[in-house]
Amino acid sequence: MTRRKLVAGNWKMHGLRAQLKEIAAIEAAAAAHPHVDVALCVPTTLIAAAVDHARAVRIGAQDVHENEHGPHTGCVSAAMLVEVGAQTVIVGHSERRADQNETSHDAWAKAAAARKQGMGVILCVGETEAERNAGRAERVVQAQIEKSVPEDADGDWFTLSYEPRWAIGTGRTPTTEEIASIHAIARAKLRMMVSDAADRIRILYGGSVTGDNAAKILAVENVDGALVGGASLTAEKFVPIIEAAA
Ligand code: G2H
Repeated sequence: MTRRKLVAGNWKMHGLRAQLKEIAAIEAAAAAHPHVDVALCVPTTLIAAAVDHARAVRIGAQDVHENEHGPHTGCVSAAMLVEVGAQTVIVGHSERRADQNETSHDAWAKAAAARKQGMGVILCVGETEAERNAGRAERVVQAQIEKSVPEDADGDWFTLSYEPRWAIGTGRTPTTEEIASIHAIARAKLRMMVSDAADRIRILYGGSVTGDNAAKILAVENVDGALVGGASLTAEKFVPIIEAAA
């Protein structure tokens, strides 16, 4: 089955308003490659302004609270994100799993909350270096998928992203064989969970994707796009990744 490639940027905790100037060139690249979906998940403070700069690029958030409202100081609900124009949201990123002790169940609840408000979801899974060295990468990823992927996941709104933690921001990446192996295992696990809908779900690779390695990674079977951190912060670095996906 052919799945449209998705190249999603994750600005993490980077960017004041001056950063929005990067969106113009990213917009131009997205418009020039209409067969590639392009998204930028920006800091919450930039979502509304980023939406004003974007047409071909979908603007997203990097986290969402699982509840619709309530006494949760500092948190933001899916309805709030939608109101300012966010169309998609990252959940379960390993930095939140590590820094905020988020679990796969939290990711599941956040995905469901975002889905309820009509948002797209990019749900992240991935093993630590110790887990890979112990030969447990496949089992860890399978368990994370089992606990965090919603029962009604479908390619219309749901995207999985495989991000080995040891590859994030390190400049190191798995071999293409290792990526192919995990993505095949992830696809098989999704098939067990949501049957034929699994074939429509995009599985991104994330972790030190750059313009130099994107074409090689994006050519791997079952890699349907990339979740890009550091290299999404400037158009100069991000546009070549969009072009590699085209
Ligand atoms: C992984 C990735 C983006 P980077 O976190 O989600 O970051 O491309 O900087 O490794």
